[in-house]
Amino acid sequence: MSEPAAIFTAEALAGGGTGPLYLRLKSLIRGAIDKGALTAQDALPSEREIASQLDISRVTVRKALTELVDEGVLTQKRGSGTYVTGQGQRVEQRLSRLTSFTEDMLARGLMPSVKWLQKTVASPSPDEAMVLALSPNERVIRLRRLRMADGRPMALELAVVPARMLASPDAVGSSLYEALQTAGIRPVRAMQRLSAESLSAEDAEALSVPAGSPALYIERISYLADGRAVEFTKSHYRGDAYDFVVELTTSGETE
Ligand code: 16G
Repeated sequence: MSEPAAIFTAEALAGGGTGPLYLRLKSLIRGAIDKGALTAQDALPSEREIASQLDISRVTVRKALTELVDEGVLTQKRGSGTYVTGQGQRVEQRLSRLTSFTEDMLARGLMPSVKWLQKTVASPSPDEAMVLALSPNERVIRLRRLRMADGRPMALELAVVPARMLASPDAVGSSLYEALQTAGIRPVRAMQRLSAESLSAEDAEALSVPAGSPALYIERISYLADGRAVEFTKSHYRGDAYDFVVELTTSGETE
């Protein structure tokens, strides 16, 4: 590793293009990690040092670091600074962050991809109608996908969204949350239930594991700020590929 402080130069920041400063700083840090100039567990200089070296405000530095922490690229340890997150073979998802599969994978330097299995408008099942609080005769958009990271199957996912919330199923490209964000209805809160399951022969085959292999079955119901449910998603994550991590604090708050 090179000295982390040497990475934060005005020239390097200028190389990040012409966009907002905090985005340029984010790409500078990501670039340093991609090139191996910063590796797992490396400590970053303090917010104040980065700001003074780059001659930018601490607010800008904080915004860039906070977003990278949210994306899982950096980890902040209270009182001791900011570190590059360690990368293991297994993908970790912080349960306290409402992130999308696409964001989770990109944050870990993995390339997300998707194989569409279903993308339709349909009548809801009774439990979908109840969870999404649909009026009688309301329709849903049903999105069933095999989700991959660097070409490796990770999860089978069925996301159900009230049809009135998106112009059409085709509004969803590779990321549902991006489509919801574009429509101004990205969820801000979610309830998630996890349980262990064995994969059916069909699901196991799609995920390239033997029938009966363990999976994490996850249901997520996501809500808008006004309390409306926007998504009811059922996912089967490969048990050997994914870890869900929860931070516990004595105060009862997750950060
Ligand atoms: C995650 C969510 C899922 C959400 C999806 C959006 C879990 C267990 N589930 O897979 O509820 O619909 O991300 O991802 O984390 P996207 O924006 O990449 O389509």
